Order: sequence, then structure tokens, then C-alpha cells
Amino acid sequence: MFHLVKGLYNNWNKREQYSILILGLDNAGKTTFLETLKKEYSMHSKPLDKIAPTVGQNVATIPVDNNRSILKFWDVGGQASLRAMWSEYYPQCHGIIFVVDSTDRSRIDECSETLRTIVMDDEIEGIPILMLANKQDKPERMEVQDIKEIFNRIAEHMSARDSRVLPVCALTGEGIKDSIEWMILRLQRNKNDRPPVYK
Ligand code: G3D
Ligand code: MG
Repeated sequence: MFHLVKGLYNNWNKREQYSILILGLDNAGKTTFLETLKKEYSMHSKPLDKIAPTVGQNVATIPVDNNRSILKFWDVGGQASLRAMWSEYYPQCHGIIFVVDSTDRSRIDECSETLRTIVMDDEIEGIPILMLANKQDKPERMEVQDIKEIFNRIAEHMSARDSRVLPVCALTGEGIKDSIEWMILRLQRNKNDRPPVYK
């Protein structure tokens, strides 16, 4: 009897877990974004001045939506040599956050080509992609409208997938919670196409 009740309780208590990949060129602010996200959701986070370039991967599991769901974030390093490994994560991922350094004009073409390679991959067909125009605190930033235009040209290649460009500042946290709320809504809408894992 005890086992039955325990089993029922465990099942009833299971939460949906979604995996989200944080992608983008190196130095875009991916790890800063993840650390700030942890802080915004009251989890232990590293001081932002102690972040070194990511060599392996950073993973964080964050309870959201009044603890009803869990988001598992994968920050997997953006150096050119590591980008080839991104596609290995696609089959298990439910959403992608693509971080852009809004001040890095010299690499904006490389950035859009990298995004194009992601959206052309069949494995991510139908999953939400959120593009974050980061470092909006810097006066030399590109306008969000200009970044949107670049993204929309690439979005033409996508089917009816949910996508969005949002301005953020990973350093101060501005725009971060709004961006996650956008993602949670899309993940829940897409639940039938890409079911979450139950934990
Ligand atoms: P990555 O993980 O994408 O490679 P990091 O990028 O998170 O390591 O960040 C790269 C640099 O950009 C860091 O500066 C970090 O502080 C800075 N950065 C990230 N987000 C923002 C932001 O919103 N505004 C500003 N002004 N800077 C940001 P350092 O100097 O440590 O290299
Ligand atoms: Mg990093």
C-alpha cells in the first residue's frame, strides 16, 4: 500500500522538463546571460566578473512557472571549433536562445551565417528560436531594428516556427525575465510536437 501511494505521489509530483540551448558566437554574453538568469530566479550564481571563456559546457536547471516546470539550460561554448558540436544537442532540445553581441559589427555577417546554419538544420524543425540582442547598455550598440531585419531575412527560411528578437542586457538582467516568459509560453504550446521529459 505504501509503495502504491508513494508511486502515485511521485507521478503526481512529476514536473515537465524542457532543454534549452544557449547558442551564439564566443563573447556574445551567453555565460553572463545564464549566470544572470540563475540570479533572477534566486539560484546561486557566479560573480559576473569571474566568468572565463567557456571551454566545455555550463548547465543550469531552473524551476519556473511556480515550480510547475523545469528549464534545463545548456551553454555550450561558441568558438568556431565548438560550433560543429552544437547539432549533437538538437534532437533533445526544446528551444534555442541565440545570443548576439549588439556591439560586434565586425562579426555580424559571421553571426547571421551561424544562425542560418542553425535554422537550416532539419533537427530543429518546429522549435522556438529566441534571438537576444545583448549588450543594449552599450552606447555603440546596433539598433534592435537593424538586428531584427537581419534576423527576419533568415527567418524567411523557416516554416511557421515561433521566433522573436528581443533586446536584453545580460549584465544587468534587463529584459531577461521577459525573454524567458516568451520561451515558456512557446515550449508549452509546442508540447505535443516535442514532449518534455517528466522528472
Ligand atoms: P560568451 O559566454 O558568449 O563567450 P561571456 O560571453 O558571457 O563570457 O561574456 C563576454 C564578455 O561580454 C564579458 O566581458 C561580459 O562581461 C560581457 N557582457 C556580457 N553581457 C553583457 C552586457 O549585457 N553588457 C555589457 N556591457 N557587457 C556584457 P569581459 O570583459 O569579462 O570579457
Ligand atoms: Mg561562455
